[in-house]
Amino acid sequence: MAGTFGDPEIVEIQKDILIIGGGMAACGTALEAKRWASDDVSILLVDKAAMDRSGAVAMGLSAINTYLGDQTPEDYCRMVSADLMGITRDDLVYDVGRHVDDTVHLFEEWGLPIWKAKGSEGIALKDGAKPVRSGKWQIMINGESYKPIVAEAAKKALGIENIIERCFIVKMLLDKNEQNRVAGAVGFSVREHKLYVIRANAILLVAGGAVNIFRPRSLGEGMGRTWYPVWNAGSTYAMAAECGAELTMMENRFVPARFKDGYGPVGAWFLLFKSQALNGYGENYVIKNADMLKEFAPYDTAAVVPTCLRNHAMLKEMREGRGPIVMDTPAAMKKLSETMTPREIKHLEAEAWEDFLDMCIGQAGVWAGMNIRPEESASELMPTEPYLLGSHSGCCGIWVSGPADISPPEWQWGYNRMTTVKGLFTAGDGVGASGHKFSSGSHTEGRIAGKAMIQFVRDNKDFKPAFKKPIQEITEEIYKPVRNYIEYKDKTTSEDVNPYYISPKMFQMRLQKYMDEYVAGVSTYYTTNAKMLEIGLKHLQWLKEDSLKLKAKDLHELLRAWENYHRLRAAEAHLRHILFREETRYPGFFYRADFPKLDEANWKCFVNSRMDPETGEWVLKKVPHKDLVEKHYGGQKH
Ligand code: SFD
Ligand code: AMP
Repeated sequence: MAGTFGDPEIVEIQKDILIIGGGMAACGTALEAKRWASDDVSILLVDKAAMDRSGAVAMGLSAINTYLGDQTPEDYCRMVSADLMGITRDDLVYDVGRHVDDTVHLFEEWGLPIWKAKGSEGIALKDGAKPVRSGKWQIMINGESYKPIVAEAAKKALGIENIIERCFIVKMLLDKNEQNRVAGAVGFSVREHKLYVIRANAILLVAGGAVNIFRPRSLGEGMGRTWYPVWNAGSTYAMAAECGAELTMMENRFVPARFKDGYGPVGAWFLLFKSQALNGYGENYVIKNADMLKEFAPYDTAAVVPTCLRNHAMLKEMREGRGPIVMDTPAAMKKLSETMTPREIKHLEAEAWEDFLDMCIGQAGVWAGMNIRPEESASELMPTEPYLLGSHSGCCGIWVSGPADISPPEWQWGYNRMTTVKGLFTAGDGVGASGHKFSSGSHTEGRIAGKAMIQFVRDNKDFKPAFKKPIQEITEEIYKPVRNYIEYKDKTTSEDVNPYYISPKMFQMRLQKYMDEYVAGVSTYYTTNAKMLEIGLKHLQWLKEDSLKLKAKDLHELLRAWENYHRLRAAEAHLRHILFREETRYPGFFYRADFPKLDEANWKCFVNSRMDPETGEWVLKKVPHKDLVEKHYGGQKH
């Protein structure tokens, strides 16, 4: 293979707007930017995969988790804040809340089947139909084709000639003449032997969250199975950090409770089927441990127990030997069936399967393979390995400028969803301190960013992007793993073991082991302390040195090499933030054993960080938090 690898063809492109990613947020941006642009604005979208099935919605979904309906954006701010233990940006959350229903109406118009309540059949949501609500915020869909439907609209808006699929972006490039100004990005095709150098006036970085930075629970033949998508490799956080963008709340993570081994989501079971999760002795552990949760929750009377605290109660049972944790699907189905006809019961059973067939086929496979009928046998639940994300029940990400009409001055510096690097925008998993956007909110936020980007390029139309380094140097950096392989491949008799290089797979295993053991992974029941984190940091720094020795024997390995480099950088940000925040803000997601309590007096604040792109030095700081929407929990104001 190496002999044919040689030098890549270098393709230089210049556009007004570059969209990196082809997921929910990117599709929203493509659509909205084209609505505000005329032919004078050129837009290019690059996705490492194929848009029809790329990103978190690749397999489809069975619910849209953010649809406000009769509720207000203020209510939405309260829910998001309570679930994320009080530290979120109301301006950003409100902005998504006030626009998200319009996005869902578009999805329906494009052909996404949305379940309707009795009496609303055949009526569109935008014309007042009532959806079937699984929960207060969630609505049910037949979502197997969710992503192709959303991608089709984006492709139609942009034009297929303005999209490059299977192009992995490796890094942002800063401008030579203007400080702290993005000027372009560089990446490579994972199918053709081409390297893309793209100059742009404004860039949207929406490459999803970070998966597989921790040792996963899946092993051997199950390896690669995770809940969030394996192809979200931390690119958003890594590339933003490396060009000097300020990050926020990178200490936050999401550890979802999932159906064991298949990683099937639990939302529909809890909310639609009204199922209970029990410990091995049949006890509802959230009710049983309610007193313990109060200790951690200033919001102990919030309408719903925050996600991390539900985990906290579950982990207590597991640690103390009262497992396995199970989802009592038979009891739930029996209860629902009591008032049903046999035909309706069959339909209910079909829905139970469809929940997974629409969204997480692997879980349906586990059921089939283990002779599980949900109406007959309960299924085990498990807290998974940690994920970094900003759109689901987590809130790590990039610090962005908020909407001009509602953000206080310190949260607003020009264009909506622009990062602290001029010209660099983000949305979806990229935006920090505003979780619970989910698929619909991410698309909405992409639309918000798209509109702002058009304004930005119009206001900056004289900008001439110029790179600091010559293109040859930039491309050599990206091809380093290939050069390593070609130079050293004959120094070993076993391709994966070589004193001169490290394979991406081994590199990933090392990263995952360090993160698992020192940074509160599953093997320590998500527990760490400053001493362990400091050892972890040392290992990550050595691993960063070793990243220069990564090898790639083909394009596929080159992709893996850079994905794992991105994972490393995202992991480092996570570690540094956990080390900085000296409290346990998210019990159930992770524990600082040396600071085991929630500390409202000292830590009810954002933690922001910035890596200097020239020196690589990190600076972390506290940033004051404020509520823009009054928070009432059980009559108390916070
Ligand atoms: O059941 C590069 N999500 C759910 N949302 C809902 O509304 N309802 C649900 O039911 C949800 N559930 C759920 C969800 C996700 C998953 C995986 C499962 C179940 C199993 C969450 C949403 O899907 C999520 O919030 C959004 O998709 C986030 O949108 P965005 O745009 O921030 O990320 P993306 O869609 O993953 O897209 C990322 C894109 O970037 C590309 N990419 N391209 C170029 N260069 C690089 N270096 C790149 N790195 C990545 C990707 O290919 C992709 O196109 S449930 O659990 O609650
Ligand atoms: P999940 O399937 O866990 O990703 O959750 C899907 C949606 O349901 C999200 O909006 C969650 O916040 C919500 N959810 C999941 N479990 C519960 C629960 N036990 N109580 C309330 N809301 C939940």
